[in-house]
Amino acid sequence: MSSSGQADFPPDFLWGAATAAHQVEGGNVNNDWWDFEHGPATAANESSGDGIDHFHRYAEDFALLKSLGHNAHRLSLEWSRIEPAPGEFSRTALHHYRRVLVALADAGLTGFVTLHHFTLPRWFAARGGWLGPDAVALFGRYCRRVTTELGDLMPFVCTINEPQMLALHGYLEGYHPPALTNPILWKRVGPVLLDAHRAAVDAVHQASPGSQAGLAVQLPLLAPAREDEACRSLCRELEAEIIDLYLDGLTRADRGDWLGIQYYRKQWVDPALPTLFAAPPAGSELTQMGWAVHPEGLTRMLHRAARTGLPLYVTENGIATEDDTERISYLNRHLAALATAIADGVDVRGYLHWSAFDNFEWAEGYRPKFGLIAVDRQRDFARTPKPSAHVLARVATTGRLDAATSQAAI
Ligand code: GCO
Repeated sequence: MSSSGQADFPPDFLWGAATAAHQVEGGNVNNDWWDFEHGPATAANESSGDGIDHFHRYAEDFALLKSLGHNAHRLSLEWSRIEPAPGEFSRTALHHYRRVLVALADAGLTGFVTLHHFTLPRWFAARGGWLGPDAVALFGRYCRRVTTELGDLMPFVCTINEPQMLALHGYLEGYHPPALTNPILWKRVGPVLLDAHRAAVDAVHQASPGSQAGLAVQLPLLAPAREDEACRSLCRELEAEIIDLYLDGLTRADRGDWLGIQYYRKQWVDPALPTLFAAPPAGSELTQMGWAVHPEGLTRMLHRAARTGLPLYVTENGIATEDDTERISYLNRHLAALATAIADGVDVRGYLHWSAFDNFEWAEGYRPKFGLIAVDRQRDFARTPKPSAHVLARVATTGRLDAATSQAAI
């Protein structure tokens, strides 16, 4: 650790932040989320609208992130722009993303490019989404086309973002599209998403052998709300459905070359509640989302994920808060938890903070502030790095946890 004079992170460690197309680009009017945001009985608080206009400002955004000590960056491609109708691929969208990925490489940022981050083209959703006929084959065709055209600019391809949350929020909780609350369909969609991951890995390996493909999973630390058998048994069931299905499913062929771990919080489960998840116990440290902060969970979930044998990257970790001192504290404690896992011998090769910018937090809209960088959406979309961005910059450029608290300006 730092006190011995040794670095806490290896010199070739990847450092950066993550975004997703629909949360930052603006104007994504041809996907299922846009419909959901504008539907009559929607759970969404507001429209994604102009996003933070990253669609036009990507080059200056990448330069800013580079100036903040990042050497990697995660973003996603918007499938509905690339394939606006079945089998109809947009040349201008592919050209746009080529310019984006060239700008990323020119800025010196190693790209993690997500192919599917929650949004589906409207036509794909209308055919039944992930449970529609040929869903996996249609996704595979999109992945093959994109990696054929852009794979030379994608060192890391992230096939699907958080399949478990897509399944949970979309099919059991009704909080994301397709807004279902159906336990049977919830259990049906997970294996389809794993198949879709395998189809994407296959496409990447064939079309772009120089790219490394991986899945990004969110791994919450789950615990029973009470020490009774009903709570413990639900906890085991949810662990099986949210965690084991995916991690154990990655032991077969076409599992990919790496695994993205996304960690935010501890959650307590209670079968007596319709939502199955209980409010955190009194006295818990809570974020703007009402999520319970629990840094040790990151060490534990990295150990759990290490059992897949895949190299790991933290592809998301962060906090929604208006108070940046809370973000600094969250960041320091989670980086320490990450350093502990590395010191224990877990093969973690990078850390991408969620998020680079304050952005559109899905059904919650723009209220939660997850960004290292603030954005003035009322006026000119000006970007202003917060003090936490400089804290991450100091750790990233030195590889040392104790640099987080140093006063040196970056
Ligand atoms: C998700 C996504 C991100 C979120 C982040 C905070 O988990 O929902 O990967 O798009 O914005 O996790 O909720």
